[in-house]
Amino acid sequence: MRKPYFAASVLAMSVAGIFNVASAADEAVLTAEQKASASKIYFERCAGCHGILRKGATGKNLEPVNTLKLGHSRLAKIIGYGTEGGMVNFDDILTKDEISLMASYIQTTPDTPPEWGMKDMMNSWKLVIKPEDRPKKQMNKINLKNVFSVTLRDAGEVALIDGDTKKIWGIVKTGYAVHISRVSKSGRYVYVIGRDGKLDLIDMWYEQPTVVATLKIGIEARSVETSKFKGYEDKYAIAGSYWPPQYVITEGDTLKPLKIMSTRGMTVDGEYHPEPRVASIVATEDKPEWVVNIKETGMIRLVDYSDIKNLKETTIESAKFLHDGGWDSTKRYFLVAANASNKVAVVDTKTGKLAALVDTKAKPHPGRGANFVHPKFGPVWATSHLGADVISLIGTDPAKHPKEAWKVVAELKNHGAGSLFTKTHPKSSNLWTDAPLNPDKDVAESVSVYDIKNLDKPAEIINIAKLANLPESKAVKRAVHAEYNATGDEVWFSLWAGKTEPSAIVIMDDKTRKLKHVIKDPKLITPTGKFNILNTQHDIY
Ligand code: DHE
Repeated sequence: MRKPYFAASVLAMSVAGIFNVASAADEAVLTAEQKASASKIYFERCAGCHGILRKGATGKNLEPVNTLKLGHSRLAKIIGYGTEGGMVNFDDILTKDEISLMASYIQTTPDTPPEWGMKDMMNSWKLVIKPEDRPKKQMNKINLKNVFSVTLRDAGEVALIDGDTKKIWGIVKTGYAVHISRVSKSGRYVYVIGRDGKLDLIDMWYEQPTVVATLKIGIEARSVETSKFKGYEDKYAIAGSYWPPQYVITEGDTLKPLKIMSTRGMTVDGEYHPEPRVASIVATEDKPEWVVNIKETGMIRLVDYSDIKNLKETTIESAKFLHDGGWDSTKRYFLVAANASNKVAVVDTKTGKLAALVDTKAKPHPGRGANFVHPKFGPVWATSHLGADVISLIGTDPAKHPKEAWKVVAELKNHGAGSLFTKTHPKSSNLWTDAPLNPDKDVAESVSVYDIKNLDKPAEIINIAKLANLPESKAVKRAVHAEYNATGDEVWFSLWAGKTEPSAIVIMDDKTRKLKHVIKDPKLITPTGKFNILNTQHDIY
């Protein structure tokens, strides 16, 4: 299978080899069919970390100038087995032939996908049910505050699970591999964004969760947020795309696109970047503003939505490559991982300025992070790391704990590197941290739990996959993304297995740290992110 990809001139290859330069002549030649299947795999599995144009971000630059130097067999090994630096192993996801194909594909010049402007958006916009034709009151008896919107990654669906009964309330067809769910300030609507840029608006007042509007905001996307300032509740939504690099502001209850803003421009180093992707977006509660984090430029934009026609943006320099983050407990400061710089950037939304850049271990990856009061250092915010088995605690109280503010005041040992999310709840005294991207099966299937009142005590390590008692299989059942229920006494984990393997959601009693319930259902295909309505609505973490 490898040979046909390397039909390029042997002479050209050996000349390039002697002088160690890569040229277009060295590039693998793929048939149209091979190229189509490789670009599909690249989009689904690789673009998020390496970029559509392959310029690199969380992952390395994969332009031919670099990949040709490594060569096919080294690249195939890296794709198959992963690296210490945080590259995941794909040998349990892709076949040997697919790995070989990808090793060839990334040695070819990347194509530039089309732009996606207002005309395309308007053509894609479907107002399925107009606001005036929707229910005037809640038509079901579900405790909406305790519903979980759960991504069924490889099914292109979201399951809305009733957190009280632990039963699936409804499954909604969405875009491909929904990345996150966010909730309108009123708690009625759920916004879900697919990796393919499809944004769906789900109304929870119907008997069954119902999609009332959809919009394709771009070719590839990860983030969505709503307007949360008083007087703007449910009025606007904002969705950020990876490609084209831009964000769109829409009407909150119809998704009608109102304004598109490009994020192309200069990086913090003063160089032009053609693909600065929109990473996390969060809504400030005490002003009409969103914090929009632009990955490749390292610029944080504060977008004032009080006058969309005359839009004001404040651009804050921070560090590359911005990714995910969360509020401190006062919701004045937003802490965002600049993961390839091994830093967390802190934005003061009151002054509209950068408060600090905090050095961390390799590749911080907090999700929303975790806020709690450290017995010695006062209020802290925690992040775990992709590239280190460490949970860093950063002081967040410059008024009463100025010496500790914006410094790593303590480091806790996680049960492994490859962590994505750490979580607690204001009512809990536990800090739960996963490590789903660790190459060791046992580590990836387990979580660490610290007692935040007694951090000198080592963490308890719990193998979540074993508790679920799923049928034995080769596939790793990655324990990922802790999420609390509305009352803060249960913590939910996804067991993310292969597309054709049984997955599950494991619910732990937070106080006893013992198993409370396992949700198993053939419809739960590759569950990953879970978003409790109350916690997401009010940014409780
Ligand atoms: Fe995520 C949040 C991007 C891979 C599950 N992820 C985010 C955010 C971004 C992002 C920008 C912040 C959104 C916000 O707050 O507005 N994620 C990316 C990638 O680019 C990356 C690395 C590669 C990709 O191809 O997408 C990536 N993410 C993953 C996964 O593989 C995960 C584990 C499973 C999945 O469903 O894809 C995953 N990402 C999540 C989750 C959140 C998230 C669950 C939200 C965390 C929260 O608690 O808010």
